[in-house]
Amino acid sequence: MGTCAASLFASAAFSGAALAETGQPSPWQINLQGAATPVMEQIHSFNTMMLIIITSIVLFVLVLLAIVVVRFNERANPVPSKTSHNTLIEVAWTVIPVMILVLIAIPSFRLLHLELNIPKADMTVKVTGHQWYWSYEYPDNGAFGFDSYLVSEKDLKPGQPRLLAVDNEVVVPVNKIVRIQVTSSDVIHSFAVPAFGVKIDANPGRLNESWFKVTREGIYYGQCSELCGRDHAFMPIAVRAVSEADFAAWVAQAKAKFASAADAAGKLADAGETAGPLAR
Ligand SMILES: [Cu+2]
Repeated sequence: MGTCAASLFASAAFSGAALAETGQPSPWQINLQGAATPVMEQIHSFNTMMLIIITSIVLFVLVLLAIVVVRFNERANPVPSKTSHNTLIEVAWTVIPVMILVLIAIPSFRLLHLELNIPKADMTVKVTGHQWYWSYEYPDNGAFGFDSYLVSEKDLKPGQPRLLAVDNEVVVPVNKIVRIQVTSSDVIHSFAVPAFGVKIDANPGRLNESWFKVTREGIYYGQCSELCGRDHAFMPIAVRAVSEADFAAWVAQAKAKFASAADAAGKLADAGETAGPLAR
């Protein structure tokens, strides 16, 4: 039974790691999704470091408890010591945890700085959350925009994951720094793509910023991560990272396809208003 569970655990971890590469969750996945951006790689390292630290602490406390149980139970130690203070130990159990926290804080703040300090962006995508779908605008690529809806179960094409596939994917070039500006037209949503290490709230009336640089071509799925109402579970995010040439080709056809949306954005811009659903 134990071996069976262990092998199940191992194979689950294995398949989880393998499938996680594709930017979507996998059955029995126990670890974070595979990293597709430098930020997510850092999150992985930080997570591993934390896992080592907390496991060591748990084992250390477990050993101490075992020693107490064996050596100081009533039978082994019938006459207990009346010691109530030990300065050395008291200083140690204060100073050592502080040192551990500092050890954790340094890489933690470094990671936060990497996530929150947006480098000079190659392009911007504006993301707007709605009840219950996302819309995307490309202000640097001809100011077109489009809505992105869940593909319902009966319309799924082979290879499209249930509850994650969308009709219009966000397309971005690989190895380019993409800044995302995130807002909402109604309630608070949250734009989250696990493989990118990105999770940022979409607040009405406020523009939040984040960034990612996808290092491998592929499709990466995410979900709204702030409970936003009835269909919160049905507003997935799908980001397709392609080569620069493929991105240029996609922009050309997307501009034509979403021409009406671009017109609307243009009119709003002429009127001196911000493009996007917030201005409606
Ligand atoms: Cu939501």
